[in-house]
Amino acid sequence: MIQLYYSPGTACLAPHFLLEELGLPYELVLVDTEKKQHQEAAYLQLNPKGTIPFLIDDHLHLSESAAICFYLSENYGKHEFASSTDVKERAQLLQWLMYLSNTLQAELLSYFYPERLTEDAITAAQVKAKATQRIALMLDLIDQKLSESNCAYLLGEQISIADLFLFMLCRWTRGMQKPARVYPHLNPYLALLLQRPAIVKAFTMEGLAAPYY
Ligand SMILES: N[C@@H](CCC(=O)N[C@@H](CS)C(=O)NCC(=O)O)C(=O)O
Repeated sequence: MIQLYYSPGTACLAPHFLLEELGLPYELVLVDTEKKQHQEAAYLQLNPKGTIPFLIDDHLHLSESAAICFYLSENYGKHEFASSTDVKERAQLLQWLMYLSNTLQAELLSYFYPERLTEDAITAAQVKAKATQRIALMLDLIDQKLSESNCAYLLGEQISIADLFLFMLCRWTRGMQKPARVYPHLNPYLALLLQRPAIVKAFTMEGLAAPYY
């Protein structure tokens, strides 16, 4: 059976939403980051990066939230989350997944962990302030995209794994000066996604309560 190693509210959320959307049997395995279990030898043996999430499916061992979502939709996708047979559509999906994971998610990590980038407390505060500005610009861009396309989802009228990923990242902004929920087009977009039972179920399973974003 598929196993998803998780810690509540972390980058495991997008794959968790997707496992629920696909209705697959899977086991959630808690890696308690408060107890630093992600740095213990047993976990590092599985995932030497020490990051969460981590997925095991048969002989496949996979880290990186976006890659896990991509694999699950390629291998098990059906109905809405089936991977497209059109190479141009797949490229558009990858464009969004890569932008979200290597740009917005990376900036969010700088915001939450500025001390990873400097030893100095004053510089760490500057890193955080700069990350706040850059995240706002990225959310502006995404909000603008939703406005221009006038579509429900990032790739049009069809939901995709990029939307699940973006929902997770928008949740992470909820305590920031300008959270995703205050943007005019992101707000109804997030509300629409929250209507999905799979998303609410994954939150509940991770012990997370409203407000979700
Ligand atoms: N790009 C990775 C980032 C994973 C990541 O940094 N996860 C955080 C939790 S959100 C983590 O494992 N933090 C523990 C650490 O880096 O020590 C992914 O999307 O899977």
